[in-house]
Amino acid sequence: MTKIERIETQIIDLPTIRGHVLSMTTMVSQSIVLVRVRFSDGSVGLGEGTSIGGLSYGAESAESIKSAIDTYIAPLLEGMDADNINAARGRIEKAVRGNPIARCAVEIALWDGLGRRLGVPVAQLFGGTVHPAMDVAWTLASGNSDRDVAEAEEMLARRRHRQFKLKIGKREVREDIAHVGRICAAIGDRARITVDVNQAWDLHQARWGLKGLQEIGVAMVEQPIDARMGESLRMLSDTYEIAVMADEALQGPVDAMRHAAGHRTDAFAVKIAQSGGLARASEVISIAAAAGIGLYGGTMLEAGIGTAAALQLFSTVETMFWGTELFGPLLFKDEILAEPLRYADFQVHLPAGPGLGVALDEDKIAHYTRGRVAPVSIPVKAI
Ligand code: MUC
Ligand code: MG
Repeated sequence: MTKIERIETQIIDLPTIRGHVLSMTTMVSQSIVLVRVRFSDGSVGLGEGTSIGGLSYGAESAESIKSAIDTYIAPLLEGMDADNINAARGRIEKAVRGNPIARCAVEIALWDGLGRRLGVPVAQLFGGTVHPAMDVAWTLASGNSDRDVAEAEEMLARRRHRQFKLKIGKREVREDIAHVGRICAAIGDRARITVDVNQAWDLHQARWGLKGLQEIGVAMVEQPIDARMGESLRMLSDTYEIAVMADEALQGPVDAMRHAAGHRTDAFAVKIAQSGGLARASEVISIAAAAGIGLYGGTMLEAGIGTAAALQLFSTVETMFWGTELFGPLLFKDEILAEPLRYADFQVHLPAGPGLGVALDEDKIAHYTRGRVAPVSIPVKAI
């Protein structure tokens, strides 16, 4: 029997190509937790746990993910059967409440290890790939309308993206609508435009926001209000034709069930990390499909390992109506994979090979591993 021998973690700080302006913070770097699960047969599985903007997006940070794995998850798994991922997941879920990103990071490494030992891609362990390439959105979040338009034009010309998600919610609603309107007018029907408010609006702002966005032809609005306000989200979905998508509100299948049963949203942003792993994310996907809720393959702005893991799962899904946003590696100044993921013809392509199908560039990992310097993330109020 192959056993889980040791679990190692390290934090990697990657600078972004430009400031990424979200309603709650501006990111100038991303911190990822790289996980290596070492098995008794000498094989290694790779995992990644990543959140957004320190603690400004959610309850986990790179530091908390690392500590949850090192202190609580690793000791539970060492010595267990490496090939029995359900047993490992069961043990983690029993002993570790919350912390879905940390749990997912370890689970990714277990799937990678199992796939490598069996010589099959992770997608095959989830029933097989039906879409080896998927549409991939790009987020326009430079904080400046003209720069966003120029970026969108460049992406269209390079045939890299034809769906753009605009990050709004930091400015007054009226200013945000004007900003989105300028981009919609410039791009016309050459691309699909969506927005993500990251919970920034109260109900009154959301009413004006959704009305304005709908009038200028925005296709979908993501998490306009506080993730805990499920009933208000339902009211907004009922009142407007613009699609309303849940993101931060979805922390696994229980939330998905609640949202589906309560007819709260038209669409789910499925994130493997936020769902607590690939297996739980696949349950979220099944709930959405059964309830007629449109799917979007979401990201926590992961680097190559986390992005490849999401790709493996999403490639097995019959219909992702809203496409994916698995562009994380493109937001960073440098690539940490030995062979980058392929982005071409508006799509992201599933890498070939066993496990996740990707390998690390160990020199880059050594270069970007956190030393004594804290990560850079500027709180909105300080700007
Ligand atoms: C989010 O809230 O969806 C996804 C794309 C992006 O730019 O930020 C993330 C987070
Ligand atoms: Mg979102």
